[in-house]
Amino acid sequence: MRQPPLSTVVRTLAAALPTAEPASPVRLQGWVHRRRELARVTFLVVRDRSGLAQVVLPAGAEVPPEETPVEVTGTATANAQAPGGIEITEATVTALGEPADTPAVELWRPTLDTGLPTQLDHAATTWRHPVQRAKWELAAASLFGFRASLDATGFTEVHSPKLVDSATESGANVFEVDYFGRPAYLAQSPQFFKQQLVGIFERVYEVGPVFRAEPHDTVRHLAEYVSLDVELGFVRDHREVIACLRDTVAGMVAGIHERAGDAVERLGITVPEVPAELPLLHFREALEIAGAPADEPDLSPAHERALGEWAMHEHDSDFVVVEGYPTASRAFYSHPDPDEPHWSRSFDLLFRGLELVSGAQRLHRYADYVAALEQRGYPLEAYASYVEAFRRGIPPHGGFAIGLERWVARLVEAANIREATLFPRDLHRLAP
Ligand code: AMO
Repeated sequence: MRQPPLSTVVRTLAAALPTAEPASPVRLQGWVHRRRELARVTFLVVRDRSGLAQVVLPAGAEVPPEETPVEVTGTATANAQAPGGIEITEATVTALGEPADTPAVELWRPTLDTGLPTQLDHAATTWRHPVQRAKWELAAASLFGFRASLDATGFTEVHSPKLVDSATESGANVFEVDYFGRPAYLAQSPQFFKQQLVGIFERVYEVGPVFRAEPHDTVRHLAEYVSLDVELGFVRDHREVIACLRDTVAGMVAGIHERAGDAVERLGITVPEVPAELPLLHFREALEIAGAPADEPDLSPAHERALGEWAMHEHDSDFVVVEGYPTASRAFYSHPDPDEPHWSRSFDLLFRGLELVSGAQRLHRYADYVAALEQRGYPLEAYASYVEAFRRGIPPHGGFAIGLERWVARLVEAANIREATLFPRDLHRLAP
């Protein structure tokens, strides 16, 4: 049978090459991952979005330098030594762009053995490393799982403004921008909008960037990160919100199993199991376990690590929820415990000893907002449009926000959140 002309052969992805019919014509597109010139033969490894493929060329063949985009046409040929048992022979290699400059790091090495600053300075190429890009594959699969679990339970995806007229979390770490000659701010969270949207849709979620002018250079803070926000109406209390959080995180894990099994393998990580019931501590007990003084207003990173160890030791769990933080140390919209208003119906979820999620039942009565703002000395006018919404029937509600980069950083047990961020923004970095 006559073979079709190579130019009309549909593109084969590297991962599909092992299923190509031996002796059939194939066409591959990707990057030159590695060239290896031996005495009698030249090997070319091509990398595309799906993986790596081996191409065999005669000794001395001209091959564009590493990282040049190329098209390879040739014949699928069985070879037990090739990855997946099939390689491409009788190949023609055509560069699809200028020969690439030598990258700052050798991407063909099994691990990316370079310091973090170099990695970040050259993010556009270092993320090409198969192990590095696996981290974002985890993020993407988690986003898929996040959306799938919420879509299945009656949530509506929303998008709220990122240019806003007031600080949502605290006035301290807000970026001010010039908005047609008057001050505006980059949204620190979709908090005020997701609560108002409960009044329309009952259950909403948003995936989007949020901005924090973090003045500290830490391994867990970025100036811009991706916030996975959820808010649901008609809840009895924050425990119902925690149950939703549990199912959402389980959905993210399911998303990883469904879509990123290969990335998990490349990274050699252990994907956590989400217990049917998350271990739960009151803030008071959490302080005791962490060996902190009983009047401590919040948990420090060291306390969180201690609680992570406790959860693993006592419950064999990567997760632990702490509820009932002091009302005074949480945002003004948090609902106090009706019986002991000193404590709030708020919570954090710690994952492997790091705060991953904050959430709470919220105030839902207009008068409670007026009182809470007054008590904290915040001017009502600055929150006018938000607080007004509570005069028009917002049901009891609550929600939470998951930090995407923190999630991935703990999944891969990275020492620094920047290792799990495509193009991190921090005190010192605004490019690339
Ligand atoms: P909070 O400010 O605690 O709560 O943020 C929620 C989660 O977002 C992540 N996070 C960060 N990640 C990277 N860099 C930062 N600078 C940073 N700050 C926070 C953390 C954190 O747990 N409106 C509330 C949420 C709610 O109650 O629904 C809020 O934004 O993983």
